[in-house]
Amino acid sequence: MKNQKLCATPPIEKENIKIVAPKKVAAGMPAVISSLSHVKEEMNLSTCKSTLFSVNQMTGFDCPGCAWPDPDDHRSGLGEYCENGAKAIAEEATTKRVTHEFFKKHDVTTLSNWSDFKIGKSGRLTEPMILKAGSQHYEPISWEDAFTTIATELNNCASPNESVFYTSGRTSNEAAFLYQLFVRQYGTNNMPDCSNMCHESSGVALSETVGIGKGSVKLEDFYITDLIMVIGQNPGTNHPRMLTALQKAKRAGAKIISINPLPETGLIRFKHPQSPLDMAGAGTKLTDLFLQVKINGDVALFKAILKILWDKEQSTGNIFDHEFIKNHTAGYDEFVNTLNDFDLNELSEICGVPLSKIHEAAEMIVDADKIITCWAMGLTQHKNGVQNIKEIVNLLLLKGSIGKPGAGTCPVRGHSNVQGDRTMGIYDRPKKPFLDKLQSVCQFDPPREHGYNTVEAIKAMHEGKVKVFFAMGGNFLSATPDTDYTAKALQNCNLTVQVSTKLNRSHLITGKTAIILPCLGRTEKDMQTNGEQFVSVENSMGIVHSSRGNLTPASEHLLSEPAIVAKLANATLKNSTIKWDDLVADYDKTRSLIEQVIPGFDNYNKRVREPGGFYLPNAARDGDFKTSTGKANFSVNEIPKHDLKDGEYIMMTIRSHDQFNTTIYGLDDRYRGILNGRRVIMMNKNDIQKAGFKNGEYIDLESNYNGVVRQAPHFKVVAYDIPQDCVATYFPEANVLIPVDLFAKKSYTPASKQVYVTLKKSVMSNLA
Ligand SMILES: Nc1nc2c(c(=O)[nH]1)N[C@H]1C(S)=C(S)[C@@H](COP(=O)(O)OP(=O)(O)OC[C@H]3O[C@@H](n4cnc5c(=O)[nH]c(N)nc54)[C@H](O)[C@@H]3O)O[C@H]1N2
Ligand SMILES: Nc1nc2c(c(=O)[nH]1)N[C@H]1C(S)=C(S)[C@@H](COP(=O)(O)OP(=O)(O)OC[C@H]3O[C@@H](n4cnc5c(=O)[nH]c(N)nc54)[C@H](O)[C@@H]3O)O[C@H]1N2
Ligand SMILES: [Mo]
Repeated sequence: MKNQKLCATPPIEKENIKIVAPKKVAAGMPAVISSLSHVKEEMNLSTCKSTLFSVNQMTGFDCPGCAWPDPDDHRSGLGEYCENGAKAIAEEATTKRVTHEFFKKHDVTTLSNWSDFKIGKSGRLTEPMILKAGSQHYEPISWEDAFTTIATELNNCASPNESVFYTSGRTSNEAAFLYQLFVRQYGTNNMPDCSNMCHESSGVALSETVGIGKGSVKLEDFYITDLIMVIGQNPGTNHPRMLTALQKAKRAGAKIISINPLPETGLIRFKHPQSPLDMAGAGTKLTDLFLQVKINGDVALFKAILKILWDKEQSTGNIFDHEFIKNHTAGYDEFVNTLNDFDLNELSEICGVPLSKIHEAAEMIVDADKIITCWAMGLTQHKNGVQNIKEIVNLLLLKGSIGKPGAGTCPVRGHSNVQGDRTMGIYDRPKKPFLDKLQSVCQFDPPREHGYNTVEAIKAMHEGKVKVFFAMGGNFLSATPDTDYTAKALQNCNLTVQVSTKLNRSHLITGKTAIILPCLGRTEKDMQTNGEQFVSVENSMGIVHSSRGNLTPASEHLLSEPAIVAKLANATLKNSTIKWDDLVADYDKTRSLIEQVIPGFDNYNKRVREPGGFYLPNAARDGDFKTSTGKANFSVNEIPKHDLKDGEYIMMTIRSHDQFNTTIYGLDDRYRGILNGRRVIMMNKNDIQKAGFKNGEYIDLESNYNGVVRQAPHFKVVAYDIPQDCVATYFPEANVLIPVDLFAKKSYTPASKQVYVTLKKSVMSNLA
């Protein structure tokens, strides 16, 4: 195709979007059928059987889907898998291949004009490729030459800080540890990672309030709790196996409150796809009380709940856990005093939830001794993401609902090993005790100054301060905010390198030279000098366990991530204190090194071989709060104000049912009833009318921050059950509208659920 331009954002295509009623029940038979059809398209029958039967089994591989833990006791026969896990596996175990012939046929500009769906469906990357400066076609390069090219560019940097090393959350503990060790031996802490865009707000908030940046609950706590609050999370799509746990909790007597601008299907009712009884019946009603909060109305809502509790407490004296508050917390008086200042009607107005429902929620909380709060991106990806989470902690502290069985915090993680990667030291702001240990065990001086997080890395690249960008997995261009700005940032680099399993847009919008290093995925056998290896990962609840692939690798030219790091280290570092080849010949050796550096990994090689793995220490779980005050801290959090101008809306960018982040499995958001396309904007029907639009018509989106106008044209209006003034679009189509400077205070998490947009009739309606 002539005259095409390199396309950084998902291109606009002619679509035939269909809207049907949202589903009332999640999972069940349609989920099974849907997952198997994805699987069938990608794999042959025998691979299909051998993969799906070993996912999340004690001796199998860890599902690359999400980080929800596996049950310790009963694991179902057909693999402990779910619909979206099956799609994730099919995506990786696909029989389609991207070879050098593919790149010979398609130039990068043409590929960049393909949809993300089409790019992803091209298949697995099979051999190292280089895009030479000025060229339009990737061509093969040997592994050795690839490492020499990268090493030369790294060693040409005036300072190691002129390079950036990104990590996405599928990387195993072993690969992540070796990677950060290499990066620090090379000399920088410039290690942005996907968690910067994800649960960083949770990490910051929980560290400050309860002394550990991870959740405190175990899976079994769900089965003995009184009340579960699911806030800003869509588990039916993003953590389907969590629904099984919620169902079990309900059957054991727990109540569930859901807080979300959307009535997400999975939260309302659930049929277990592997239970014949369930499949025949109507399934289990999960949510007892649904609070349809406005986008970013959570602090106002929680303040209202807490004020009601505080008023009751003052008259009865028996609502709060005074024993706990006295012995284990700091800042109580200051905190409760601020509750006097609020007016319930005003709070109800701000959060959009009727006062009667807020009272109902408060009653349920009064009745509960043990509360678990679960949350995900609906809370973290806001300017006040950190404060959102601190406010939830306030509730738990008042009720003494942390540090005892059946109660605590549950930030539900995204990528399957994002939590493990941080434990292994993938962090732009490493702590002193970690660096000291790394120094003494590995015998070198690690850099001490902070590195760039994701937002800082984009800006530094944009300013021309970075020469080399290296990504261990992920799709940096499409996952980050401000797509056009980030594209320029990447293009400013001399070299961009992607270690990847599948082709994505970050391979197409590149530095002057670009290299693709294709790697093994979770599902594949990993052979090294000393034989077949396994890796380990940490799930959302702090359990470290093994993961062993069983498929023949997609190509004989693939290397494992640990092997790639070792070879890169050998090519780059002079006089390294580390024997890289030995560590990779046998991953037990890497694990022995991890054991010496990172607390909680004693006897790593033995314990990781035990069925189900082992728990890492978690002081908050034990009621020991390792904060600056030595106690769990109450905090006073402001209520965010949104003074929307006329015609302005607050937009959240969310996932559809058919995607894993930037990987698009299909074009259906089945539960929400939006089929066959992704360029949609969900709007309240009154807002549609007020704006003079029609349901189904195409409109253009615009954001305007500090005079910079960003545009995303041609989205189909879908009338949806969403509060007024709020709209929803899918990520990554709308990322182009999110300014790089719009991020959470302290955590730097892009505020991708809180973008002010204006809307107007589309100038491209001829495409419709
Ligand atoms: N199949 C599948 N599984 C996945 C992923 C995937 O893309 N596909 N991604 C993985 C990753 S990396 C992550 S981080 C998780 C993400 O899991 P989620 O956080 O569930 O993902 P999102 O689609 O971003 O959904 C955010 C939810 O928050 C709600 N929300 C938005 N704004 C607000 C708000 O202001 N207040 C409240 N209370 N709610 C709000 C939205 O309506 C939506 O239901 O899932 C992981 N698992
Ligand atoms: N607007 C908006 N933006 C968001 C979000 C949002 O809700 N809204 N969510 C944010 C969140 S929570 C996250 S976590 C980030 C995700 O950001 P990333 O983690 O960077 O993105 P992914 O789409 O998960 O990465 C997919 C790519 O990873 C590669 N890959 C898959 N498996 C492997 C593997 O085993 N090894 C290696 N080396 N590569 C592999 C494949 O090439 C695939 O194309 O996006 C963030 N961006
Ligand atoms: Mo995430």
